Amino acid sequence: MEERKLKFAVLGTGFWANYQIPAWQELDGVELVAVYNRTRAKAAQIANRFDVPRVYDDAQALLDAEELDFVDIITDVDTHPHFTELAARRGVHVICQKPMAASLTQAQGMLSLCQQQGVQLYIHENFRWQAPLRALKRALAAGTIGAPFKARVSFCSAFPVFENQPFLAELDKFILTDVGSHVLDVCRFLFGEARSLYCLTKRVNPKIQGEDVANVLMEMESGLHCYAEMSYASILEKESFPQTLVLVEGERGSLHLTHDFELKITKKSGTESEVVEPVMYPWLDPDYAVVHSSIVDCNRDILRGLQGGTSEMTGADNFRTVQLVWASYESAATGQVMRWK
Ligand code: 89Y
Repeated sequence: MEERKLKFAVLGTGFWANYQIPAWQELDGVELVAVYNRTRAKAAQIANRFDVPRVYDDAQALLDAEELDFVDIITDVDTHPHFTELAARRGVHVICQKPMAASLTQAQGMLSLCQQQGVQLYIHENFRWQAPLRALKRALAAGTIGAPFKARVSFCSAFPVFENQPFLAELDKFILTDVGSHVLDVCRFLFGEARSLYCLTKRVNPKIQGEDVANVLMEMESGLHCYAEMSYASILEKESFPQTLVLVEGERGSLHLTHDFELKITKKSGTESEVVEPVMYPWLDPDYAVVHSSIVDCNRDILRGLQGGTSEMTGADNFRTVQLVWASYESAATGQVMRWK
């Protein structure tokens, strides 16, 4: 018997909705019935482009009128708690874009509220779903390089990110919330939880409010040393946006995920290499290909959760990443090493 399609609405029709919506349309099992934006014309434009039947400029009115299984919140970060609350109080499951909230306390509040209301909360955190990172994880898990002891996870770029997402330039807390949410989550995905963390931050670009460089050194519970570096001030020989580059060293060799999705495996006997391309969907922006492509896999995983299976993307799991982001700010502000356990 065919499974019932889950009905959902998208709240927020900015930059990311242009990719989030077609990514949902790649999957069976869901039906987008309405979109909301505070500017009705913007919602109507997206609805028109993606054949969405109904448009709202009042999120409460949407929730009152529509029979929904879940909402996908793609609004600015400071509104995530508000829209989460509206949906949760209606008994509608919530998917919310990363970063979960603008503070640790608000993120905790979203978790608690969804729990109290008996609705599921998922965080859309797609970097860990990138095809090359999945291939690297498989190689690690297969024991190809033996036990890993050291890693560098790197997102350093000079891509003009503020052109597509101008609000990023206004954030007091920029790179750790915007990119650190991804990079620190990738560190957890690959190497497990952190035991301690030390962070330094800097602003290089004088035209933005927040920090555009952050360097985080963690000792993971496994004992592995993990250096997570991120920057939007890096004018390098080869631009890597939006790829996360990773070097992992193990007892018997190393794994190097480098530019153009090339994964190199080096052992004493030599180096082997494969290219792990993302699926090139027709709707994706080639500048963001590996990210946009991973949205489909991330959504598929969340849908599995909503259908009663397991998902990696629960709010409770992502909260551990949120804790790393805010511990990084605290470490940078105090000069202290943050420790857990
Ligand atoms: O907003 C960010 C994201 O989620 O991926 C890259 C980005 O678009 C700019 O840093």
